[in-house]
Amino acid sequence: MHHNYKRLLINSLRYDFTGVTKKQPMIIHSRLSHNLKYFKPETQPVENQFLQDVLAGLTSTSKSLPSKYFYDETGDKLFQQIMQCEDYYPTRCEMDIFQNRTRELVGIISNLHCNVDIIELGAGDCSKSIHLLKALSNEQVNFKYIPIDISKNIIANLESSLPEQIPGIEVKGMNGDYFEMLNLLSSSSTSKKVILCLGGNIANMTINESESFCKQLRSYLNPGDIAIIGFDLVKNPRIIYNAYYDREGITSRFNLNLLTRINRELNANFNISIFEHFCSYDPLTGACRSFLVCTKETDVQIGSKTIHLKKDECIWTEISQKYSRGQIIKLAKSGGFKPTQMLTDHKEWFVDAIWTAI
Ligand code: AVJ
Repeated sequence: MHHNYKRLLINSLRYDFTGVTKKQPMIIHSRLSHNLKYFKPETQPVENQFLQDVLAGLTSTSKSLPSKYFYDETGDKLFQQIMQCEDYYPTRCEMDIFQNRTRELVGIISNLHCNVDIIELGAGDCSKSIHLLKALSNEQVNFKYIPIDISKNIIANLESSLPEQIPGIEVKGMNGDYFEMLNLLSSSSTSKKVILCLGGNIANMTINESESFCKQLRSYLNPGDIAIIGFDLVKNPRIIYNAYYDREGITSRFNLNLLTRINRELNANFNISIFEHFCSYDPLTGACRSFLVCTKETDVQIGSKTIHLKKDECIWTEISQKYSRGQIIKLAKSGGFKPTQMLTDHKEWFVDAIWTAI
């Protein structure tokens, strides 16, 4: 089986994936999904895509930059620090769910009474899902763990470290875009699927984008397959606001680092010191947005282009969408899922929603 995956991956690298298997075209400014750069070695160089996205964002009437570009080496480190800081709660909440509601999760999966592929989209270090994997293994559920990530490194690490921590576990990592990999899987595996789409995945999508994401996800599943999706819930607006305006100023550095990255990688000359981190949370829509505020009128060179910024002009850099339970149910239904269950942490700040494909 392992060889099969490898071969499929190698074959897939020969294609230019633009529009090949996409069942619905979509744009997601999200960290881990929709990142096709690894599939286009022979088309545009990566810098080019970055440059195009940056220029497109900064030349439109209201300026914006895609949040997926936060995560260079420094950005990764800053995000690690954000996850550890007092004010940023989502990571701890979801960890609470995976540590303390493991029995319910195992129950749902073992009720499928069948071989299962546990497919994790954007697995990272799988520090949350490992609790589930350990429990499944203890309960002797027949499963294979298939982490999908755009980082080759992450996949290689999981494949070597997981069997040491969970003896006997079958791990088949896949390196690439979520939907390309799900497409490969739907033609190569007959097991029931359990999709894990935790934490950050849906967070950086607008409601519309998450709606098409869920529909597209559903198109790779069969009735009875399960999706477990993490959502940050609406709550006291002050708590949400503070999570993106932390007292240690880490989120501010994280946001500003985007300009540092543009300076370095795109030969630009943003004067970082005249920009400020700003964020807003709208309790009416659940949208938490980050911006970079330009405090002085300025011209910025980006390669051969010049961008003019007025004093107090704002560049929108990120959306972190918060959901009500009602919105989550609506999203499930519009995607072709039955919302089966919602597992929350002790504070009821975060939900892992269990959906069954219908
Ligand atoms: C990785 C998308 C889940 O939106 O909460 C944290 C990124 N941005 N602080 C989020 C982030 C600012 C994070 N996600």
